[in-house]
Amino acid sequence: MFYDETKVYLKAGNGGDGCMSFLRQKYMPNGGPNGGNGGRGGDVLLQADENVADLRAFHFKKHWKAKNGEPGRGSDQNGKGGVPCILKVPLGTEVREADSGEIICELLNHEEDYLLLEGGKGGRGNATFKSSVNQTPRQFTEGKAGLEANYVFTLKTIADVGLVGFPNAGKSTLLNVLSNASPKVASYPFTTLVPTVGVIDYPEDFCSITMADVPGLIEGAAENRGLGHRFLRHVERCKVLLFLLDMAGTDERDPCDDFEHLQKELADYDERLVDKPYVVVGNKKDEETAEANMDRFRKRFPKIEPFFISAVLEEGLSPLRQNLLKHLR
Ligand SMILES: Nc1nc2c(ncn2[C@@H]2O[C@H](COP(=O)(O)OP(=O)(O)OP(=O)(O)O)[C@@H](O)[C@H]2O)c(=O)[nH]1
Ligand SMILES: [Mg+2]
Repeated sequence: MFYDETKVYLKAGNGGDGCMSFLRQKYMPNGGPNGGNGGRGGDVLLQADENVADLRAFHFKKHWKAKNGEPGRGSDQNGKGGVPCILKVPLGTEVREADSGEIICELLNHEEDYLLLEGGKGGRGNATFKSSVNQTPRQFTEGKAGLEANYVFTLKTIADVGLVGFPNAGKSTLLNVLSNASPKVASYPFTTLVPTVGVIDYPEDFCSITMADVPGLIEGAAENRGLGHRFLRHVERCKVLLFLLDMAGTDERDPCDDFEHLQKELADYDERLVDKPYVVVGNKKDEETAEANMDRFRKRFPKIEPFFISAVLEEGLSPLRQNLLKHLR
């Protein structure tokens, strides 16, 4: 299982109460006030960590609290501050307030952190109320409560290029041959259930880009058919989309219709996805039917210049590789 969305309840620590106390010593009947201040409650902090793969930690434990500050004590001893609660989240985590849906923060880089909830202030001890007119104050204040709220954490994969296609189009095969990643390939639909990110190296240009493979989309995904559109969030942040079409038309599919349906599913999920730069790639060139389908595709979408490849035979990959890099520069 891959956990990419979960609701959590978080609470910062309460401040410790201030103390009321007076110095009592032999031969010193009227010692001054010496009640210390309460310690501050611990904060709740988020920290992005590249070693955390998904949000499973928050799926299995949904309540997280920072420690309370300690109360002040006599002899002018201030209470200790509460230990903060530091939540390690995967890169690409988006945090929304559960009730309003408002986006609070996004953590995209390793070790980036965010102070989500502040701990309550500690109360004042009576020593701090001493003044020229009041030498024996009996006042002190209580610590403030730490803030608490419900949040929704959502993981959105970070990659330069996002693969979009119907099941079995060959998305995972393509990622396998282009990158260092090795997602599972099989001849049945919905082989890929978890997003995988691979790195494509360009040694000649001294650079690399990343590509995300996500589960296949089907018609009506926006209405939650198939695996639904839930995982489209994993291409939301990609700079370029790669539409991968099965040009062989396996299982009586029509790649031209496929392309239109993919665009429609994207638009139904989020209009902004349609405005992203994209490339169209026809796969399975090695199959007999591919050529005729590609001719039809070119006629039907004259403005698009599709790439024509065979992922398994690793044919036609070089121009595609170069084009992706060009898009990203
Ligand atoms: N003939 C031919 N078959 C291919 C090619 N690329 C992939 N396939 C086959 O198509 C099937 C599906 O490939 P996958 O890479 O698993 O497809 P996918 O798009 O990742 O599928 P899902 O993860 O289920 O969405 C496998 O049997 C592959 O061997 C190709 O270029 N030519
Ligand atoms: Mg796959």
